[in-house]
Amino acid sequence: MKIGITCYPTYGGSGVVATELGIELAARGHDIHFITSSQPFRLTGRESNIHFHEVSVSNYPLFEYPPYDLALATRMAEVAEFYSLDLLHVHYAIPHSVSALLARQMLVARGRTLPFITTLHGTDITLVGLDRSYLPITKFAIEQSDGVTSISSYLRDRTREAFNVSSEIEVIRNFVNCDVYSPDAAKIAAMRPRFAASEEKLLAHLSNFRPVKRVTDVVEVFARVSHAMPARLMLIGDGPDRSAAEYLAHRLGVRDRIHFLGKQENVNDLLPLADLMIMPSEMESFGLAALEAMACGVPAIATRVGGVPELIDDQINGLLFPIGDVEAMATAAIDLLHDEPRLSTMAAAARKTAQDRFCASRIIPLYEDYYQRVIDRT
Ligand code: GMT
Repeated sequence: MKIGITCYPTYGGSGVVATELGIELAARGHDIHFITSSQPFRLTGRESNIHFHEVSVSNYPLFEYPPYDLALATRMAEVAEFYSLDLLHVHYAIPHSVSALLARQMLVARGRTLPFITTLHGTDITLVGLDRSYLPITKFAIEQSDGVTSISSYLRDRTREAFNVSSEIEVIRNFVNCDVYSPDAAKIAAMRPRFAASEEKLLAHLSNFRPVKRVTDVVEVFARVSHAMPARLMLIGDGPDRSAAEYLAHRLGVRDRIHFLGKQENVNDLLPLADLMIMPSEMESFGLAALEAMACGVPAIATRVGGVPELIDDQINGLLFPIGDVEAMATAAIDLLHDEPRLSTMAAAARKTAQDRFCASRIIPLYEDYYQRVIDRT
């Protein structure tokens, strides 16, 4: 198939999923065209069967806000026509599904078809989509999509309830490449000493440091752990709450035990180094960062929110807590880190969950099948 993919190409879960999906589809022989504002950060530009079409937005003094959505729709229609795309797959409803809808109309006017699929990722529904200024048009574009998928059952139900949409929503959960994200003992032995001494435990957190991620809770939990045992923390990512996390780390006296690593491209090299992942989010429609850690054999201490319980079975492959209960999370982390056999059983269960239920080789065929169904019925 010839597939156009649009996503936010910067650091964020939906962009990661869209890019990894394109890479996996290209490896299976499909022709993939990314239509985005910049090259998605996980692409090298050298992958075969992958093409990148930049959306550039001209600005004029008259424009208070440059119309990106229109430039995107134009580029989508052009690429679809020039490269005979079979379908467009947009990730994150706002504004991508609206642009895809316009692109489809432009092609229809020229006697061609261009079905489009919208994949809902979370904040496009739970936060941004519920803002009155976006809600009606987002609902309209979801209803007009030729296919809609969501990354968890939770998000499907939430979309139906909050948007009152009648469209069928296919749940296709997020995935991870279990060969790329894996615990490689030799690599761990070589890299871990850069982050923790042999007697120290290593904790990790990966996010875009937005308030919804509650990064300061990570620091609170870590401070308690590091008072109970020698430990270090890797904070991977960057965003609005980074300075609040740095300030709190300083105030709690653990600043020098935390590696603020900023945005990193190869998180698959870093995650396997950790003993435990901490994901204390206010909301996660799925929790891709936890899945990536689990595939690396690193169980997560997380919050029981959104779609997280579809990924983490409490006490089996990770631990779940109420939002903000940093005391309970810290106590559980300390107990688990002291109990080597339990920690390694949980680490193995985490890796097995990723392999058995969320591996790219299992999930990508679901997308291929869905694409074909959408093409056949349009
Ligand atoms: O919350 C984020 O980090 C950004 C957001 C996005 O769309 O980039 O993430 C959402 O999509 C991810 C990939 O499908 C999910 O793993 C996250 O759980 C989801 N975030 C929220 O629901 C808050």
